[in-house]
Amino acid sequence: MDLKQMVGIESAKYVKDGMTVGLGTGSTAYFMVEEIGRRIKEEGLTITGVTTSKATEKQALGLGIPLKSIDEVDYVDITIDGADEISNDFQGTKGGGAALLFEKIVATNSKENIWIVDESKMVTHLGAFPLPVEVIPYGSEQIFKKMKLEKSY
Ligand code: A5P
Repeated sequence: MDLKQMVGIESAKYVKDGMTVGLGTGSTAYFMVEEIGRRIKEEGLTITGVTTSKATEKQALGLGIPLKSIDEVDYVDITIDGADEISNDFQGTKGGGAALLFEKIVATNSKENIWIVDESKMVTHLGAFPLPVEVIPYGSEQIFKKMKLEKSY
């Protein structure tokens, strides 16, 4: 079993009956979603999932995980998601898989967030590669102007 699978399965243990669970996106979160699907089928776990991308929504539906949109719940009990880099002092970056906007919305509305990573994500300094920035059309030119000024892309 590889590390992504191990951490995905381990993290699913934090999910308890009756919780509303934010389901992250990416190749690590994939295994956590699979494990929650297994627990629903084999252990009778009852949860409501809130997905952070179309890809995770498709996976969760295929596993029979009941879903709601973030607007249909009061809050999310726990969100489990992958991350791109984690520094020695446990700061991190996310969004490399381009699902950042939904991930941020779900994380912001979660009582608890768990990031699951394997050792390949540990770095001395954050920022090895550019991260996508998701914007809405309205006001986006202002953001691009500021980013050009700051030479941040
Ligand atoms: C998606 O936008 C990202 O935030 C992912 O959660 C992150 O890139 C980690 O993905 P992997 O688990 O595939 O490395």
